[in-house]
Amino acid sequence: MLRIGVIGTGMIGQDHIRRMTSVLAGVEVTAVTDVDVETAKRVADALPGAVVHGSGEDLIADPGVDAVVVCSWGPTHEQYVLACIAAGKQVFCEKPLATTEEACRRIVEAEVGHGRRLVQVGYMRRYDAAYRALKAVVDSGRIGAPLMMHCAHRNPGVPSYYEKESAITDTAVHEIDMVRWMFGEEIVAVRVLVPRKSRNGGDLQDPLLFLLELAGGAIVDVEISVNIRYGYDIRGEVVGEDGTAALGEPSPVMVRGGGRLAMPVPADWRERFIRAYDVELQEWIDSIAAGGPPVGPSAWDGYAAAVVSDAGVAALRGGDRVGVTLMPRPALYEVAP
Ligand code: NAD
Ligand code: ISE
Repeated sequence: MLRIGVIGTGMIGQDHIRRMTSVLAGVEVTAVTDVDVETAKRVADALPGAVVHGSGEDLIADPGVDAVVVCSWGPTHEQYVLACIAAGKQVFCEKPLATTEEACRRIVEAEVGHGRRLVQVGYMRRYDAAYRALKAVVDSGRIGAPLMMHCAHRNPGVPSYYEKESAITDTAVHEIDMVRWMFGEEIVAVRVLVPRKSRNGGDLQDPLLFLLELAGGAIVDVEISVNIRYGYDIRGEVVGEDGTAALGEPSPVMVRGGGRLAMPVPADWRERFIRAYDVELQEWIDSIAAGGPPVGPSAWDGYAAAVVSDAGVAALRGGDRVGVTLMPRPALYEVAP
């Protein structure tokens, strides 16, 4: 049984604890911590035998914790991931790996210094059945070479702490990782187009159109709408030389009645990607329980996403086309994105 400590017991922390305690196999949650101590205690009350630690560092040092899941806010990820590497413990870090290129570079350098992979980043779209089926079609060559991809990332609403830049750093960062994986190429430049503002968006610039240029010349557009009210809607269509392939609708049911054909739209990311998170964490648990390195998105992937995300923020703040330059990829991360 792999003993897990969870740092951050907010929305996704609680959701991952639920799946590790009642869905997944070979794992138990033995420790939690949160700066909101009351929440951590309440969560621990439902976990027989779990310890509540006063800090993330204490949890990482706990000999009853074999591996760590980091679900705290993005700006706190770097300190905990670095502490896990220093302790030689495997760490699954929710996205983003860290909030700046420099912080991600420090993590990559620490892991390379350690000499083997200890870090996996929570880019769960790579585990989603619809995205995997789409990638299989693209890789098969059935639609010819992929030339473009149209994406939409729509949230019904966002928390009050969400800022203007979060549309790139917190939301579109999923498409940044997904596109690198889907095309097997790095992103070399980005632009941001700013349409008329939604009346639902308050001070945010909502929606945005984010354009990504890939090394091989393909172009991806991403609509980011984070106050669209009607539901959580994730779309993607790859345009190839000879055809197109799109994500199917996520709903397993369509209802005909009252002169309408209707299907439910997921309420949020928990519902839309529920199975992807299950597969993601089970594969992580299985790979490290077997003593191997994690096989999912690496610290390098987290670093590459952060560099593109920083470029996106620069483009949003007034840049036109902003180029993306990555440092040379260390041999530890030899596989393609
Ligand atoms: P949240 O605000 O609901 O929960 C975050 C928790 O972290 C809070 O309880 C907060 O008190 C705690 N926290 C903050 N600083 C801390 C620190 N220094 N030490 C310990 N605990 C600390 O936020 P959330 O929606 O659960 O997001 C958490 C992380 O998960 C973010 O990085 C977010 O981007 C990521 N996330 C990923 C997905 C996904 O689809 N993969 C979905 C949602 C959130
Ligand atoms: C959130 O943090 C996530 O990661 C969700 O998947 C994303 O859709 C949402 O926009 C983010 O705020």
